[in-house]
Order: sequence, then C-alpha cells, then structure tokens
Amino acid sequence: MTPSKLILAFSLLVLTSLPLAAEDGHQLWLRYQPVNKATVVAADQQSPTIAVARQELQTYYLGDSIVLRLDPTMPDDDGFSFDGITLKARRPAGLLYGAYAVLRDQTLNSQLSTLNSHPTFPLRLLNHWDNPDGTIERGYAGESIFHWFHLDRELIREYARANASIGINGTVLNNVNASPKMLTTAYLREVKTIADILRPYGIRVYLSINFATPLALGDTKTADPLNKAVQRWWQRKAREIYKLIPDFGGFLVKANSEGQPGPGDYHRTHAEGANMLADALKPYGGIVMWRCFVYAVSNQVGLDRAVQAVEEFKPLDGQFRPNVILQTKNGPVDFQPREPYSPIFDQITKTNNMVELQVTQEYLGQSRHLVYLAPMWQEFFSFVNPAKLARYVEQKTSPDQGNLVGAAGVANIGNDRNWCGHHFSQANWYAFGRLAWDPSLSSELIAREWLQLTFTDAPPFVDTMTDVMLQSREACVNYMMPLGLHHLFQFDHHYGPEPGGYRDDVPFVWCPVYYHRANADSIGFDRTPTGSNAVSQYRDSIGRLYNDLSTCPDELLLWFHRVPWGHVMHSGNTLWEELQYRYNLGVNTVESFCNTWHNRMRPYVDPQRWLEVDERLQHQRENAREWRDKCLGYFASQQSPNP
Ligand code: GCW
Repeated sequence: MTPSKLILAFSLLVLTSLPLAAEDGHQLWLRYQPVNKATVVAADQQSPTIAVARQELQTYYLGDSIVLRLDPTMPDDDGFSFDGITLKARRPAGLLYGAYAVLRDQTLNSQLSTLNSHPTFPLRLLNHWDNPDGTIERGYAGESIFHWFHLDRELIREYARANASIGINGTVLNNVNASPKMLTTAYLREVKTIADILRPYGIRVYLSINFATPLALGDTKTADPLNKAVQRWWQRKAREIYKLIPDFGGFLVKANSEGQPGPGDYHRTHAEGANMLADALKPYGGIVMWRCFVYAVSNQVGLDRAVQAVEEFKPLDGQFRPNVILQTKNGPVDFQPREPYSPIFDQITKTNNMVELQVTQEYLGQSRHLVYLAPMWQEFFSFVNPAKLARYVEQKTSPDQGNLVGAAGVANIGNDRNWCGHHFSQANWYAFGRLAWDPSLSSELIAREWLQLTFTDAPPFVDTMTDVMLQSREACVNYMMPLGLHHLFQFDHHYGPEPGGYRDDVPFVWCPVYYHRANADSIGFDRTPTGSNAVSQYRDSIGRLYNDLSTCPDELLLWFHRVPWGHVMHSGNTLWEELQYRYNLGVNTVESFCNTWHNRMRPYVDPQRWLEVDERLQHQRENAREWRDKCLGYFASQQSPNP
C-alpha cells in the first residue's frame, strides 16, 4: 500500500470507528438528538426546575411550541397533563416529569399523544449502599459516583437527570451500614453540594445514619434514645443539617440488624429509637425510614429468619410517630430470586410502609447476568396492598397511616462508564423508576420502552429482546433455585452455588443447608404449623393457600413445605424429576439467549455494546451450567448418601 493510501485507510478507520467507539452506554436511555426548534413558554421564570424542563424541551422537542403552566387545581404534587400544547402541573417538578414524558413519548410513538399521569407513591427513592471510602456494598459497577471531597459535579448532574427522567424524587446517598462520620460537618457540607446539584431535578437527598453516631463521635456517653443529652444532640444535628439543606429528606436507619447499633442496645424498642429521630426531624418536615430487616443472628436451630420481622414489629404498630415509615424488603428473607411477599405488608396497618427492592443484583447474577427484574417486582405488587393503593390513587390526598407510601430501590449504579456494569442492568434502574411511579405498568411495556430508547426501535430487535428480558427472571430462578428453594449461594459474595454450604464459624441462618435441609427422604423448609408457622403471618386467604400442600404454588413449594423426593407435582412429575426439569430448563433458556444475541442481534447494536453483552451472556451460560450441575449433583448425593 502506498503511503497516501495508508493514510486514507487509516483516516477511514478512525472516521468509521469514532462514533462507534464513543458508544459505551453512558447515555443510558436518554439519546435524544438536539433539534433546537421549539419555542417554550413558561409562566414562572424563577424556578430552576422549570428552567431544566424548558431547556430539555427547547433542545429536544420536535414540535414548534409548548406552554408550561403551573396549575394549583391539579390533583397532586408530581403529576402532570399535556394536551399537545400546554403542559400543566401543580409544582415545577411535575412540569419536569411532564417534559421527560413528552420527550419519551415523541421517541416511542409516531403520533403525538395527550398525556395524563400521576404517581402512585409520593416517595420514589434510590438507596445507595455507598461507603465514604468509595467502595459500594453489593455494588458491581465500579466505585461510588459520590467521590467525597472531590465531587464530580457533571457526573452527579447526569445522574440527577437520568433519575428525574423516570420520576425518582429522592436518594439516600450512603450505605445503611452507615459510618458515623457521615454526620460530621465536613461531610454535611459535601452533602449540601450534592443536594444543590440534585435540587433542580426535583430530587431530595437523605442520609443513612448510624444510630450510635453521637456516642461514636465522642459527643455523648451513650446512644440511648431516652437520654436527654442524646436527644439534644440529634436535635442540634437536625438544625445544622437543615440550615445547610433546607429541603433535606430525612434519615434511613438500619438498627439492631447484622451488628448495627440500635435502641435495643439500651433495652429500648424500635419505636422509641425511631420516634426520637422523628421528633428531631419533625420541625423541618423530615422523615425517618426505619428498616424492618432484622433477624437474630443465632445458631439456634429452628429459629426461622422469615418470621422475625413481623414478630418484632407487629407489637409496635401504632406506637410510631406519623413521620416514621417502616421500610421492608419485598420478601421476608433477603432479596432472593424468588420469595413470597413479606407478610409485614399484611400485618402493619397503623404505620406507613415502604417497600425496599434491590436493583443491584446481589443474588441474581450481579452485573454479569442478564436478568430483568420488573417481573419480580410486579409479582410483589400483585400481592401487596392493591386495595389500599387503589384508595390512595383515588383520593389523591395524603395517605392514611398503614398505607404503602413509597418504593426504595437499592441502586446498581457505580462509576463504570455504563453506570451499571451490564448494559441490560440499566433496564432495572429504568424499570424501578417507572414502577415506583406506576406499579401497574406492565413489565413488557417497560422493557419495550427501554429497548427502544436505549438501542433501536427496529421491530425484530425490540420484539426479540423484549421476549428475552421477560423470560430472564424466571430463567434465573430455574437455573439457580427453582420450586421455592432459596439461599443456596456461596458465602460472602453471593455469586455462584454452594448448596452444601455449612460453616460452624458463621450463624446457621447464613448457611445454605439451613434453608433446604435436604436429606435422603425430603427437601424444603417447613413453614406450616408443624414447622415455623410462617404461613400464619399472611392474610387468611393467602396463608390458607400456602399452607396446603395441594394448593401451594409450585414456585413456592419448598419455601413453605418439606416434601419427599417422590411427591407428585402438579405436572405429574415427581419432585426430583421436576427439580431436574427446572434446572435444565433454566440452562436451556440462557443458551437460547446466547444464541439469539450472538447470531441475530449483531446488526442492530453498535459493536462495543454488542460485544460486551455477548461476553457477559457467555459467562452467564457457564454460570447457569455450574448452578445446575452443582445443585443437582449435591441433591442427588443427599438422596443416596455414601454409607
Ligand atoms: O442482603 C444483605 C446484604 C448485606 C446488606 C444487608 C441489608 C447492607 O448481603 O450486604 O447490608 O442485606 O440489607 O442490610
């Protein structure tokens, strides 16, 4: 090749590879092209939030003009309506949500639609499990985006924009295993900086607090919530926080759980602890989100972790201040690929509740597996509080005590260029926001939206990958822990199988063998009255269903029952045959995902994202095989143990 041809070839290579190389997934689902065409008329020129809405529409709206109007007669704070000309909302944040909905709609639909949308929950929060040193507990996408004392303002602004575009209105910045130093003045000043960046996007900041902070910082001699000096400390701290951040949201608390301090250390109840904090925040309108994720870490055999939250919190229902919300994981154990819903949501009727969902895939293949979580969350919402939800939506007033008032998602966000590690894990962030806004949206609709916004609207791609996404959670359940099995994970990191897991140096409730109890005759955890009686914590109709071996859904069989290997299932298979069938089905499904992506999706996706997803799918296939082989091998060996 002559030198000039070489240069030409090289430039062509650079030119053709430039836009592709830049495609690293950082733009998430926000890929609108600037058109700078629309005239946007906004009544209130002062609001920074309306300024963001106006800017977004001016840059990206394809229509000629649009009017933004604040309308005090609108039924709720964050909802909006749009008739093709005027976007109306009661508050600036509503206009911002409306602006993003208009932009989304113009990408998804060929014809302009009228829009009218109101969130079901007033609280739609991300929970970051980010530590001050930049590490993230259960984070699989790099380090924290909150780099304390070196904050990357532009990155945080991008984060705010992404969240606002899906209706998220609050964020807890730090890990529930909270460092006391988060409440020192130096950190609070940084929190203020973050709050100032997030505020125009309608997002409030919250902090996880360590219950023993005043003691740990050496300011008091105790952290007893009934001690006057302790109470005064929290009141002063609240005053300091609100001086810096007038719209600070409040505290999230993990107390007396997995080694964290709490009121129990002083023989005080969760209510006494939560109320002390609630009283300190009340003058400023702050809330306390008190987690119900508690269980005794004891080696006592037979103590069922699944019943402990209700046992601890039910007797306290009615004793919490109105600005306390109980925050509980969707299932009674711990974010397993499938759990029944937590019966807390049936039992707590006099205190407001929030559900905590885990967006980061701690137990669902982390950022290596393609697992779309919307179907799992929908399963939860199909059981929890539909009547009360409906009532709240109808009344459009502030909720009564006892309602489900919010959803918190444990974030899967880190400083990886693509935010979430796996490109498809972005879909879980997106789906969390959309479902927290409206839990009645279908998983399919959300998947389609996300695929079109993130990749392409080519129907062969969108149809095929929607199908893959919708199957992916059930596939994961099948290759990891079908039929109600749970917690068969390897110790500590929770990636990969360890069905025979037992160590005498850790609590028995962290050992896989505690949960499946497989022996030569049977497998499963008896949670009927002959066992831990967890079924009794459910509302009658559900409890009866789960209690009866013949009506308990196959999906939850071994969660609630201890069943002989030869038990005949609804399918006609024996339990052992069914277990083998499910594990194989899970693996086969992932193999089909691999083939689909590898052989058919390449034309629709830029090379970088295609390759990164392809590599991960292959890894997922290997890991799925490992799950099947290790689990079936182990269970087979239990049935015929060596003499
Ligand atoms: O799921 C478990 C995790 C812990 C986590 C804990 C919790 C933040 O393995 O890493 O700690 O739950 O939710 O408090």
